[in-house]
Amino acid sequence: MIDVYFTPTPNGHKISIMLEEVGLPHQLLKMDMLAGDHLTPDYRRINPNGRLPAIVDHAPVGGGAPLPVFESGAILLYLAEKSGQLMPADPRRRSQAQQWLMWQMASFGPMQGQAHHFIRYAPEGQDYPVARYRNETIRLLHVLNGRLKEAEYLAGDYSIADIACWPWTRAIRAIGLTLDDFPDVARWFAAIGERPAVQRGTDVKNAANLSSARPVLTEEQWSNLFGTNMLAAPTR
Ligand SMILES: N[C@@H](CCC(=O)N[C@@H](CS)C(=O)NCC(=O)O)C(=O)O
Repeated sequence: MIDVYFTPTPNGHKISIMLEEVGLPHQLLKMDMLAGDHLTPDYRRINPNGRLPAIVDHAPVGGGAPLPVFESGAILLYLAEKSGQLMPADPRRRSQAQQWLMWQMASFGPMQGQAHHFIRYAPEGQDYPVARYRNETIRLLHVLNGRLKEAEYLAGDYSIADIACWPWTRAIRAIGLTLDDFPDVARWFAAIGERPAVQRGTDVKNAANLSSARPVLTEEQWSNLFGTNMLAAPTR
């Protein structure tokens, strides 16, 4: 059994989709970030970075004690290895899957994540950072479109690279973007959205994550996400 410390955000959905795709037994443990569930010492023992998602595999590859895994890209790699699925065997394709996975983890997710932050959570009037991170997201969508013009999926066949990028493509509408200028991304996005495992994996979706509405946070909730409560959380 795999415990998934889960929140219905793009990074969380990568893991819920992957587990539905490969059919490994798992349970989603819903974490309330506003309440600070990710700040506790117990959770830090699982994820030293204190972010979501993380997993604990109670029957890990290689045996032994339950294995915690953090960072959504590392979790996808671990689950691909464990299941023997969704990572190409061919060395060239395998490298391509790793390249696009790293691209998502280093660029497409973090840049867009900052756009979400400045549009939805920061005090209003953040024109410069909003333009900066939205423009960077648009640039990255052009990069993605270029790849998908030459390949049906990022590594040729459907793989963990697509699973990593799909939920972040879905999230662009919350920062006021569409796929109208990215026809190859739109084709790929629609095809993946038809997959039953993807639909099951995002059933848990929280509509609020797809809206650009500004959530109204209490002082305590804001502090749990961005302020002194977050800073005071123990490291292990
Ligand atoms: N690189 C990390 C990013 C994780 C991340 O930032 N997760 C967000 C939710 S999608 C989070 O935990 N936010 C809580 C916080 O920032 O305190 C990964 O891919 O796992």
